[in-house]
Amino acid sequence: SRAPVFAAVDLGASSGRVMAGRVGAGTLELEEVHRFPNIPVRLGGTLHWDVLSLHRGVLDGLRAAGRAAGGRPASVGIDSWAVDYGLLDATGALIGNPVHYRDNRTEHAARTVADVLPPAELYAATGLQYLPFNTVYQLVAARGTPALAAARRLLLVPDLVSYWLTGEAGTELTNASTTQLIDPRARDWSRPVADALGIDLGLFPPLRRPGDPAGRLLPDVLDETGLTGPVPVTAVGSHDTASAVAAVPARDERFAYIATGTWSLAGMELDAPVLTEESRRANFTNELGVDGTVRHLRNVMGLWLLQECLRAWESEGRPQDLGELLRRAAGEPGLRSVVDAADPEFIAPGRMPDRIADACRRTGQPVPRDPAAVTRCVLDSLALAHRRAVEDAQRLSGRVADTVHVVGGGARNELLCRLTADACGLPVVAGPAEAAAFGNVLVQARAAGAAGGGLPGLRALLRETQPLRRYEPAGDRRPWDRAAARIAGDTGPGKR
Ligand code: ADP
Ligand code: LRH
Repeated sequence: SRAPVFAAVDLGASSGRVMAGRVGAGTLELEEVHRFPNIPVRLGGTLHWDVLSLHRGVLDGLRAAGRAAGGRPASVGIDSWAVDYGLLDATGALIGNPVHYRDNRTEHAARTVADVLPPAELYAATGLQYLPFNTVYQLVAARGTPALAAARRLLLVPDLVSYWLTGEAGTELTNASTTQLIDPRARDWSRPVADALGIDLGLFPPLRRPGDPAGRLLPDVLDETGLTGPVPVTAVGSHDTASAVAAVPARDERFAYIATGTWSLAGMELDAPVLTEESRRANFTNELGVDGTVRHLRNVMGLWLLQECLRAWESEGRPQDLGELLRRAAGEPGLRSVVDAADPEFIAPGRMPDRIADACRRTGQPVPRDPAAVTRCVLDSLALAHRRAVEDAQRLSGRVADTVHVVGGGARNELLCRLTADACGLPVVAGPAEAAAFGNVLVQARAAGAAGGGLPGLRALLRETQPLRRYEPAGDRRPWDRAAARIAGDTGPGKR
């Protein structure tokens, strides 16, 4: 068909991909043209992102997108995980490798920040859930370092990739909202917060919004990718979760979503932030979305727990096949042991099966031993945390959900979707698995005039064109209540 092709660069914590999305009236097709692993590197005691290898993957992906488009893509959009950044010196060169949000350098930053801005005040100003890696804590931890002193610019990861492709610097708003330096009501920088913490907002280039033009591929990028210019870059919801939630194929407003990949981001879409003390205590965040929306959600550990177990088993010389492992986990007895999948205790990498065993022991539950039992424990725990977030989201916002949409890589996990439906007592609609790439493509297509309408229109196109799977809730919810009670009193190492 002659519908234009938009290239979506989607960098996840576990892999990067470039997708070619064909969009026209009644048409929406997404083709994965390149996927590459995203493997962090520990160097000098610090965990880094391997950004040059990611950039290589982006260039290779754009070349492949050109082939898929039969020439050049109509535009390119970039999204990635949130909060992390690169620093540029006065010549525009990158200073060091961006630090990974799972690095422990921010351990003491929370106290430093709280001394100046009490948590309740910071929440009232920014609406952001406390997570040790929010950009503010990273910047406070980096205070006084030569790198920060030499920095003339700070670019969030997708903005850094965009800068490398175009030579133009901007700060995309949805991802900026994860820095904890944005006022979610004004949808602009919070000068009082930045001033109180001594953070120079001048480091951030001007804000841009999803749909704004963001430059053109540089001549040397065209060279590297075999593309013939001009190829425009368009700002999208550059926070992957903003793009993923834009692509939730909801029919109406009565839905909760769980964007589940490395993380499970579980909550509701609102038109205004919830900045109450109750919301803060529940550790709910207010991130900015596409088209003036707010994502009121909780970060739950997500499939990270399973990824880290797989990595541990592999290094012990007993690698597991994911499909086979999930089949065996489905046959395990349910809800024997659960852990608190929202506990920051699980953020850091390493020793995951042992840490899960410790949490089970601490709460007087049987310790899962073999990989299938550990996997069942992880998925039961995720379903339980999903239910809690979906319930809390409704209570805190006063809104009702009659459907739970599961998008992201976890939508491919049938057991997780089924358990989530059972735990929530609500139907789960699963898909698309590549929601972030769909949201990325759709915002570009709309900016180019190839797709029309607000979010409801884009979502209708998804419903009409993408296969979705529905899971009806089954069984009794009381075992889930009892499992929740077993961990309710957990005061383990991750609890404050
Ligand atoms: P991220 O964007 O954070 O890197 P993804 O959304 O790509 O994460 O999701 C990755 C996760 O999706 C994997 O860790 C895995 O658990 C799950 N997943 C991917 N493919 C499948 C599959 N075929 N079956 C079950 N789970 C899958
Ligand atoms: C998911 C995600 C999430 C953030 C985390 C750092 O990829 O963007 O929304 O909280 O990464």
